[in-house]
Amino acid sequence: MSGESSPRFATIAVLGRPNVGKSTLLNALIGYKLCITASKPQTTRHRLLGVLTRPDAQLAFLDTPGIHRGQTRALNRALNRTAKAAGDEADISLWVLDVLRQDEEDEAVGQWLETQTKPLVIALNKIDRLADKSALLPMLSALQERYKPVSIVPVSALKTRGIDQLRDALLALAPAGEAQFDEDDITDRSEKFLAAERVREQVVRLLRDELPFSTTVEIENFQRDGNLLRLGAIIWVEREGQKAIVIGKGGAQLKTIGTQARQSLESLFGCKVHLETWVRVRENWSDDERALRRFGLDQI
Ligand SMILES: Nc1nc2c(ncn2[C@@H]2O[C@H](COP(=O)(O)OP(=O)(O)OP(=O)(O)O)[C@@H](O)[C@H]2O)c(=O)[nH]1
Ligand SMILES: [Mg+2]
Repeated sequence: MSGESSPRFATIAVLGRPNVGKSTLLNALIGYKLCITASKPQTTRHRLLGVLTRPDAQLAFLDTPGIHRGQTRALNRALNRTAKAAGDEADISLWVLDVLRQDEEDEAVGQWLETQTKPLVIALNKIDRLADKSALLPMLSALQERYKPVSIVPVSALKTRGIDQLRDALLALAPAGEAQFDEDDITDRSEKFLAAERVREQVVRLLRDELPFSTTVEIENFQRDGNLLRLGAIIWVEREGQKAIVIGKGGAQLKTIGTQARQSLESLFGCKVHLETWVRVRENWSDDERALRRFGLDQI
């Protein structure tokens, strides 16, 4: 048939150390805020599928937790396992680097990627923050020389610069194949999962400095009531003292979390949301394999 190319499909793992902008980049690539983001490392905890459907191709992006070292709790091991399993599963590796800072954690990710035989594309992110643009060229050639990627694309995920070029580079690598998802599907995760993530996003943004890695969120109640969505969220912490931090003086902190999460949920679901929040303690959950299973954090 003249003029019509056969459909293409690829799974692309978005990989890199924590905080380089993987989740922001996935959102920019699919043009939709699916993944939560924060200025603190180790925000993403799950493999999260985000689908981009084009008339002639479908790209399935996998957001992943930042690959990191030096922490040994069960949660940290699970996060690294999740990221690497997504990398193993994908057809293409998209490695995200921060143009301003490359360190030994990036180096470790690079070494792991060198053991992979699939096509590698590098996104050199946060170029909006690079004052001296002349530094870019030597960086690109050093990365090209060292890792031999199919292409390197300088981007700003935050300002959506270079995103079309990156998408085109990935589309060009996609093998022939039928779409695996309906054209309206953006993810395979439930609304309940996405709701829990929006609440956790606010907890991370507001409290990460005080509560590193010790909170997780579970949605207990998810009910549609006409044009209103009623949600109940449990914020799990590891100790009584942390519970007091999340609640804050006179409940002020929890109120801020609730208000901001509700606004975020209203834009996600496009309707009014009534959100109730509770804080509960589960001792040492982040180093407890059973608790990780309960919170869905052991999945790879
Ligand atoms: N200036 C600038 N900031 C960015 C850019 N991309 C991401 N960021 C910021 O970098 C921080 C981390 O972004 P995330 O997308 O959460 O990073 P991540 O790699 O997913 O982090 P983890 O999930 O913790 O591994 C956030 O504050 C983002 O707003 C960019 O292109 N420019
Ligand atoms: Mg992330």
